This record gives sequence, structure tokens and C-alpha cells, in this order.
Amino acid sequence: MAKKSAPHKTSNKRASGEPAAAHAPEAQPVYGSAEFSTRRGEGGELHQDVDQSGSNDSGASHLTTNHGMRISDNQNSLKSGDRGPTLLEDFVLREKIFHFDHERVPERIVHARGSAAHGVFECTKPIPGLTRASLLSEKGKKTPVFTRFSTVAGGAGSVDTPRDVRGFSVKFYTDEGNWDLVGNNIPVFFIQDAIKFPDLIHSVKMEADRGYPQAASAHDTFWDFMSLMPEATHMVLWAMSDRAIPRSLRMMEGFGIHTFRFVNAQGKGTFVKFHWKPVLGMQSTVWDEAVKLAGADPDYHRRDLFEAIDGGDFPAWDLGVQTFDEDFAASLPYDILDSTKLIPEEVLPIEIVGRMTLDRNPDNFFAETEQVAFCPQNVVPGVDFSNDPLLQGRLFSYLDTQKSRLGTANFHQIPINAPKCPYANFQRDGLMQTKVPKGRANYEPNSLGEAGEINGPRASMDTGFVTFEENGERNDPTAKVRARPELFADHYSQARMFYRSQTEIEQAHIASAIVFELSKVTLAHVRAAMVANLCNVDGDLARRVAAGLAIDLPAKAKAARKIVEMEASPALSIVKNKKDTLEGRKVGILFAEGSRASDIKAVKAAVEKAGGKAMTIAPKVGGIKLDNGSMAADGQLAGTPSCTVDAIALVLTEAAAKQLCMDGAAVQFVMDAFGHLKAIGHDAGAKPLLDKAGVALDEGVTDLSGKFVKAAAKRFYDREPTVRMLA
Ligand code: HDE
Repeated sequence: MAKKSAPHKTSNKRASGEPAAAHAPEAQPVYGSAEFSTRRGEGGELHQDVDQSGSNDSGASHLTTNHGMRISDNQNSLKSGDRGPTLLEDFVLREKIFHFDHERVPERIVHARGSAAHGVFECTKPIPGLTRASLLSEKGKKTPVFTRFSTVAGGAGSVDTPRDVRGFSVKFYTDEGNWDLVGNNIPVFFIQDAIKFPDLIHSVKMEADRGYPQAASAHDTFWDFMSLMPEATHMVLWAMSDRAIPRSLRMMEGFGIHTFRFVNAQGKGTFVKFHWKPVLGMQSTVWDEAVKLAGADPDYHRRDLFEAIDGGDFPAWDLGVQTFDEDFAASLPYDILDSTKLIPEEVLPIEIVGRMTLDRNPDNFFAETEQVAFCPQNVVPGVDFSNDPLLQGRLFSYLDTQKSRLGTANFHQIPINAPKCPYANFQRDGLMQTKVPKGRANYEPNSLGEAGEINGPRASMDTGFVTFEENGERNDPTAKVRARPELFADHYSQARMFYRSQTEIEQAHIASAIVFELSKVTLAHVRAAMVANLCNVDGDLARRVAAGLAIDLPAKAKAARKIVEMEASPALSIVKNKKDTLEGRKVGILFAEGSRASDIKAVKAAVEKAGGKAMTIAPKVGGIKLDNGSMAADGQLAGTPSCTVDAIALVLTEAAAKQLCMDGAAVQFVMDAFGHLKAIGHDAGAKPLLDKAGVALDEGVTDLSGKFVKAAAKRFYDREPTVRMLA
């Protein structure tokens, strides 16, 4: 055990080389000063911390609200007279109580009661031949750790000494990211497959109807489950052994349990099982002692750990590995993917590769011990998983549970969980986001760098974690690969087929739409890159778009696969499949003073007979005098533009039409209907308005006879080139 010089009774040691927290109020940098900017700029990676200078500092001299306002009285709430009711206005009181009301988070579903400490892991025997993990690459290399020990079944407030398995979780803050080795003090487990875990835990926790016993396995449901679960027999014996009643957290072994895999720089994989050997040796209590301890000192283990570290008796464990290959695995009479089995160290010796020393108590139990979030999925390049079905289930569970326990997908930003190496990605936002990423690159790939903007980090096959390719061949269904089937690489053949299946006017619409969109793009290289892609779809399309943007036609983008010529598919065109019907469509009938009532009614009746809906529209809605009586309109002209209907009918006297020529809404009504390729039915009187709106006579412009109802069921695409320029 590492002994340090006599400590001051109440202070925590920081032998792991971290700076001691200042206990005197720290002078905060002044806004705009050089120190202020340096602090803000620290790290230089994509995620910049917002200024942390206001962090909750228990050494500060002034009591403030959470928003930094100094408090004058922390003893008396604001009242209406000293004997009157408390005022809702008292924001100091309200903030204090509000925060208190929310101080608890859900406790862990298992391993709720835990005790933890900071420390350091030192590599004593580098094993680069086995793993490329940097923490095991150099003798003497130190990696900070945070280690949490726990009981399994009891709640957070239960006792330390029940008969139970102990959790042994280590978070290594390596320079390549966090590695969480989340183990127990027993080298095997109760079950072989993750799917049984909820049943196991339900059976051991307090019984569902009565809410007891707390932190004990000596009850019906646990033993009922055990009796039906022969695979648990091995672990049951361990749990009934003195391993389950340790004398001290400092005197127990730890195990990774599952078979993991080391991977070296050449990609060679080796199976590995992890062991922690306490430098103090193992020691257990006897059952009677454990029972009495529960009453005499419910915090026996927590106190023991805290006091040892506070007193400079830093507990230490050696990290040992059992490593082996496929052949060795195959030679064993049990499966190395089965977590109910161990490999005796007499069969496969343990090689010690490093030592962990716990040398600093947490500064704050909640912030650190409670909020630490271990995830077996947190590995570093050089450490990988095996197919142990128990381990595979854990890879999902822990990440998931942290969201429910800590309330946010940003739990990795809580200081105890944050890696100590830089991290950068495009994950953004979410509850309690504390980072302020700069720039607009929040997706990848992006080419914003070409325009001199921040373009964010990139994945790297050289330095990044690469899942061990167990069976080599990418198309072997048992191989784990991050790959897509080769045929997926044909990105253009079907785009070409789609384009070539459209009518001429639809192709023009596609080209014009792309021109419109890319004209809004301010990054010239992006416009060019898009057109280069279109060259692979259809040369004519690419040329039209380039011309529409007034840019040179770029060279074709590289196609990952040869483009296959496919037959056009007429089913992909709207125009080729449209129905000329009035069903589901609406016709707008514009009338004004003096219009012939009989014509309005006739058009309406004809439209409805053809299955459409008719809507009358007039300059005023209340009631307009017609040649015969008066009529209220369904819509007011200014508020019912022709884009709200599928065709229009103009029932107007010449005098009314001339008057409407002075009304922009009326002219637009007709002009838009024509421009939107709709049918326009009209009587003779409407002519001045048609002329004013620039309506050229074509198939879609008819009198109000039966021709109109037929025309109203269509759109007149042939008209389009006469009303707008298309790309
Ligand atoms: Fe855990 N386990 N576990 N477990 N476990 C949790 O995660 C789970 C298993 C272990 O100090 C939970 O953060 C499943 C084996 C420890 O914070 C949860 C399965 C081993 C800790 C979870 C297992 C462990 C946990 C609850 C079956 C030994 C405490 C809170 C596949 C190798 C970590 C949390 C700490 C905690 C799930 C089995 C050890 C729910 C689904 C085997 C030491 O995610």
C-alpha cells in the first residue's frame, strides 16, 4: 500500500497530481481582461466552454442567488409585516426551496449504494504486443481514474455490509477517451444472457407487494428464481461465500467477468479477462460480524474507504490480465463467452500490467459519486468486446439508464463523466447543454472548410476505434463491419431513370427547381459540386442547371459504380398519370354588379354535376346586385386569390370588367390563374379584364359552355413556356 506523510485531518489529498481546489475566494477575471479571454479560449477544441468563472464556489465570501445576485438575509423570508403571510415576491426564498425540492435524482436501479474515490493508474508492464491502448503502452504512464464500489440490491441509503455482490467500477480518463471497466468483486455472474437481468434483479430486490427485505437476498423471490435458474449455481456459491461479506472495499478483488478483447496496432485480436488484485490482500468478515456491523456502523465500508484515503493510507490494486487466443479458448471444456464460467489462474496465469492507487476522496458526494455514469461501452482503441451475450446487453443498458437517471443525453458533460482529453463531434443541443459550439457545421460530411468556415472534426481510420473484424470477410454474415453492400454504391442509375421518366415540362420543372434552390446557395463550390453530380444523372439537366446559374459546366463527379441504363418508368411521372376530373377540385366564379344571375347559377350547377365544388367570389361579400336580384358571395375577391381554386369562371358585364381592370386583386386573380396553367371560363363581358391580365387565348380559355367544365378538370402545361422562362 502506498503510504503518504501524515495528513491534515480534514483535507483531501491530491496525490494524483491534480491542482488543489482553492478554498479562499478566488478573484474572478474581469470581463475584457486578457485573463478573461484566456480562460474562455482554453482548450481550443470545437466545444468551447461558456465562461466557468461563476461556478458555485463554496469558498466564496458572498452568498448569492443562482443568478449571482448578492443576498442580504438568508434567515428570514419576506413577509407582509413580521407576523403576516409570506410574500410570493420573495424570489430568494422561492429559488432556495425550488432548488431543494429538486435535489434528488432517481437512484440506480442496481448498485444504488456506492462509495468512490479518485486515483491514478500507472502502467507497470507495457503490453503493446497485445493492445494498442495508450494507457498500457508505456511503463510509468499515469492515467487518472475514478473508482466506485457498490452493493447491488440495497437502495442508496441501505447498509454497507449485507451479504451481496460488490460492484467494482473504474473509469480511466485516458488520453484516448474514457475507458469504463465496470466489474464486480466476484468473477462470474448469475445469468448467461442479458435478457434475464430484469428478472434476476426483480427477484433479489425487496418484494413487490411488501417492500421488504431491503438489501438482502434471504427471501422467497430471490431463492425461487435461483431454484429455477441452474446457470446461477456457480455464482450462488460465490455469493454464499465470504466474498460477499468483505471486511473492507480495500480488501476485495475485482473482475471484469466477461471475456473482452485486446487489439494491437496490427489489428491482431487477443481475448482478455481483467482482474484487480488488492495490494492489502483479501479479507472478509464472518456473517455474525457483518450483521452486527450493519447496526453498529451502517456506513462501515464508506467510512473505512474515506478515512483510509483521508489518512494517507491509499488503497491500491494491481491490474492483471489473462490473455488467450481462439485455440486456447477452444481447448477449454467451457465457453469463454459464458459469464457463469471463469478460467482458473492456475490454468491461465494472470499477468500484472499496472497498479491503481486511490488517493483522493471526492469533493462532493452527489456531484461525483452519485453522478458518475459508468458505461461498459466506453472503451478505447485497443480494447474491444467479445460476443458474450451478457456483455452485449450491457452495451445498450448503461447508456440508456444514464439518461433516465441523470435526465439528459448530455450527462457526459457533467465534470465527473467528461473525458479529460479533448472531444469533438456534431452532437448538439439537448437538455442542459453547457457547450457553445461555434459556426454552422453541425453535420458531416461538409465542405464548409473550403469557404474558410469552421468545418468541425473528422473520423479517422488511422487513429479511431475500429471494431475488431472477427471473421474477416465483409460479406460474411458473422463479420462485424461498418460497411454497406457494394451495390449500394450505385447512386445515379435510378436518379437518371427518374429524370428520364418525366415529361418534358416536368423535366423543366426539376431543372428550374434546382436552379432556384442553388441560386439561394452562397457557396460557389457547393453549386459547382451539385452540378457535377447532376452530370452523372443527365447531361442535358446538368447543362440546363449550369446555364440557369450562369456557371461553367463542371466535370462529372466521380461515380463509385458504373451507371446502369434503366428503362424509363412512366409510372414515375405525375403528368402521365394525372386524372382529368373535377372531383376533389374547386372552381372560383367571379362576379360583380350587374352579372347575370342565371349564368352564375348555371356554371355552379355544371361544376357540381361534374363532381367539383364551386365557390362564388365578388369584390364584396355581403350582397351584390345582379341583373336579376342580388347575391352574397362565398369569398371576397381581395382575400380569395385564384391560387385557392383549380379553375376560374368570370361572369361579368363589360362595365364591371372595365371597372375591375382598375383593381389589382381582380387583375392578379385572372393573371395568376393563367400563369398557374388553369382553365379560365368567361363570358363576353369579361374581355377587358382578360386583356388587361394578358391572357392569350388557348385551349384552356373557353366560354362558359360545357367546354369550360371539361377544361376546368385539367392543367394546361403547354401554356407554361408562354408565361415563364424555365431552365
Ligand atoms: Fe450492471 N448495471 N448490468 N452488471 N452494473 C448497472 O447502470 C446491467 C452486470 C455493474 O458504480 C446499471 O449506471 C445489465 C454484470 C456495476 O455506477 C444498469 C446487466 C456486472 C454497476 C446495469 C448487468 C455488472 C452496474 C444501473 C445484464 C459485472 C454499478 C445503474 C447484462 C461485470 C456502476 C447504472 C456504478 C450498474 C445493467 C450485469 C456490474 C441498469 C442489463 C455482469 C458495478 O445499466
